[in-house]
Amino acid sequence: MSTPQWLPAWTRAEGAERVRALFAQTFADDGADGPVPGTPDGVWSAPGRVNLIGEHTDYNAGLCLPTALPHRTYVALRRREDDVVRIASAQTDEPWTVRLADVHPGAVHGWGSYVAGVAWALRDAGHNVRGFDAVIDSCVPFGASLSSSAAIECAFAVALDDVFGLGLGADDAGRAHLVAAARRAENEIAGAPTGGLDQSAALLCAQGQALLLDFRPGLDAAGFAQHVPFDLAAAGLNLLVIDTRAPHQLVDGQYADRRASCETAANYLGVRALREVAPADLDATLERLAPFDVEDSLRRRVRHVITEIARTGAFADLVRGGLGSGGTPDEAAAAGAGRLMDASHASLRDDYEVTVRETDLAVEASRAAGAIGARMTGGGFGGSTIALVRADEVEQVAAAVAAAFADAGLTAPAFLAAPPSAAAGRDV
Ligand code: GAF
Repeated sequence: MSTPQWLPAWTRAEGAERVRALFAQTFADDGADGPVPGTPDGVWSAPGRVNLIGEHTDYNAGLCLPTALPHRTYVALRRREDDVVRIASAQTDEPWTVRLADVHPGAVHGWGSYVAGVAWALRDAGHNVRGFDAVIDSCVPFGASLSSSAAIECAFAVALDDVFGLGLGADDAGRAHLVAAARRAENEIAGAPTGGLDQSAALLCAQGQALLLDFRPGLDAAGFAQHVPFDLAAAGLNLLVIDTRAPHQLVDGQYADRRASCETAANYLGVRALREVAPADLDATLERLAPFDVEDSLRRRVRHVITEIARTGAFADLVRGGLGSGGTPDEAAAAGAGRLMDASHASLRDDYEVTVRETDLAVEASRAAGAIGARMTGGGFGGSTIALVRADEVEQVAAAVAAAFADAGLTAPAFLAAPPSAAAGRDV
């Protein structure tokens, strides 16, 4: 059997120490624009996320059910009085600099656009945000559909909120404004037409809880994001995350293509979003689309969205009803959750067509080795899968998946433990 490679999360103290050291090194000679050269105003961090279920539903006004990972992106930042942004990253040799006055849609490119975009969006919303010097370091794997981009955006959102005294970070209602800014950064400045799941998870999740997100327009903060206690470990279960290392990107055309199909179908059906189609009306709805859909792809996209929203509601009911709420493992609830995960993956593979060989293999190998359920998580086209596993079978499932990848001649996957962790916030 191949030995699984585990990707541990840094402790928050460790993450903070890393960015403080990098900040000192990057801005050591900068006595002119800081009271103490090489000293940041503070350290902030934001988590990656896994989505338990509810995929490609956010931009259809549907439901999603994420938890935050213990893996986080750390930012050490010092405010400036001018509008210059200077940033460096432990993950790249390319420092990045811009004047905030020059940031607008289409004008900036590269990794710094996720950072400058947040400052731009906050300023555009009327907040008095100025320039800053900052460094980042991260143990969220990049390009693994675990929201590394949102972790960057949201770590900066809470940092800028703090140093410029915006007062938005204290509760979910305030944080909704930070979610909006991070999302605009990604959509309008970085150019990825994503739906808001990732930024909401990074800013609103809580330790030991899953977050039920309802993307219907017009809901207040409490209606949009409900915290549901979720402690799999107490129920003798575990969530195993498998980064298949099949690279994934949201700025290429595939994600936008799926999103456009949903909008086209909603237009034909005369609804604002596919969420408005009741699951009981699914068959009749697909019939209505037939004349516009020679190749059947539009109907399959719609079927995925409608059934996935229903599966997410059912999964949330299982969590509310006791799955992962502690005490005796509830076999029936776990089996029900596993079936919903399996059905979600099949729908994403056959109807939405966003899985790849690596994610299908990770799911199949997880199940064959004893996982109760498994599915891809995130946008797809590569990236990661999750498996619901009995706690004493985690190593066996990981080893089996590693062996399946080795047998298939694929790059070795990486494994992450994923206890539901805390949202973005200040570390130091
Ligand atoms: C990506 C996007 F960023 C999210 O908005 C969401 O659509 C997800 O893919 C699919 O559920 O993570």
